[in-house]
Amino acid sequence: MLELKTYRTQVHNDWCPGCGDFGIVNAIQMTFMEMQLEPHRVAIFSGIGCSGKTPHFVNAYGFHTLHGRVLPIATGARLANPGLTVVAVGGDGDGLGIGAGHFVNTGRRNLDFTYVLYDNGVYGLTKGQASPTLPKGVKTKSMAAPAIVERVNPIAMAIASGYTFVARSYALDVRHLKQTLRAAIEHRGSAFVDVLQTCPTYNDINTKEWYGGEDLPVKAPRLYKLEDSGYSGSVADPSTDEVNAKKGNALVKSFEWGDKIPIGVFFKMEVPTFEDQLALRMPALKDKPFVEQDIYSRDITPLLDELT
Ligand SMILES: Cc1ncc(C[n+]2csc(CCOP(=O)(O)OP(=O)(O)O)c2C)c(N)n1
Ligand code: SF4
Ligand SMILES: [Mg+2]
Repeated sequence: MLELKTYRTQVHNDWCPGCGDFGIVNAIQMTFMEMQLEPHRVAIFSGIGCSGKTPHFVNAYGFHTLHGRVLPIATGARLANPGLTVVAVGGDGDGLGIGAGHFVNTGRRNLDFTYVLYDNGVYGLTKGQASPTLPKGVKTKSMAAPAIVERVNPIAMAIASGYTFVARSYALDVRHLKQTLRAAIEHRGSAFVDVLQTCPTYNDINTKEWYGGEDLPVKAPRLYKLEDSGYSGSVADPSTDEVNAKKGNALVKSFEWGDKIPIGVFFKMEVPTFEDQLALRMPALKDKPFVEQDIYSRDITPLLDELT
């Protein structure tokens, strides 16, 4: 029986007191424990930002990559070793600013992994500049003037890009986040989870008092759960028009932002993954993943002969 402490490390944590990132890391560790995932069967990848430090605090394989480049690196790992549970994490700047192209093209592939976006509205690590998810007209205490550009809607972007599991949760509602992360990891395909995350140091607008949440000590129920409202984003038959109808519903829901903000699963559909399709094209991969293949002593003469 693997305990919670199995997933903790001794690495010094320098996140600011009260940072929502603590809630996310706790939820990740609790999810792994509930799923009894062995640490050597898990790999966590991160971009650069406060959020990027996550792999240091979770006892599993980990790679703190480059700013905006977490998804291609996680993609490589997933393709090389399908025996791993792959979780990519990163900030809203990392994923929707510099990494926006990768965000879109990763969604199109539908690889079997999970991407968790730490959505705090700011570039935390570089002292609180507006991130792509900060709404136009908002000024946090770290900004000289209000944002003059429109925000990106991560849920709508994910649906438009092709992620087949799209959900939102909240860093301080660890129970809900844990449940959402588990559903994302268990989903067979690319799962995207937008996690609303408080940054008490630079974002004094989207605070824990502002978000509230019914399970929390601060009662300000701005967040409501989609599953409690009768909404269902699950596609029963992906070969029908239901797909477009459910995507449309999810898009409309994703623009609800203000007095009421939905959390939960916006869209979910099971279709063949990138790995399934690759196995059809490259049968050698079906029996033996890249990581188990002897790429060094393989005789490539027949291949070269074919090319000459
Ligand atoms: C190529 C490159 N450009 C810029 C930076 C500087 N930089 C480091 S973190 C960061 C933004 C972090 O914001 P976000 O991704 O939202 O993560 P957070 O710190 O909020 O978790 C930037 C611009 C960098 N490290 N590399
Ligand atoms: S700057 Fe914000 S996101 Fe970064 S550790 Fe501090 S509170 Fe957390
Ligand atoms: Mg950020």
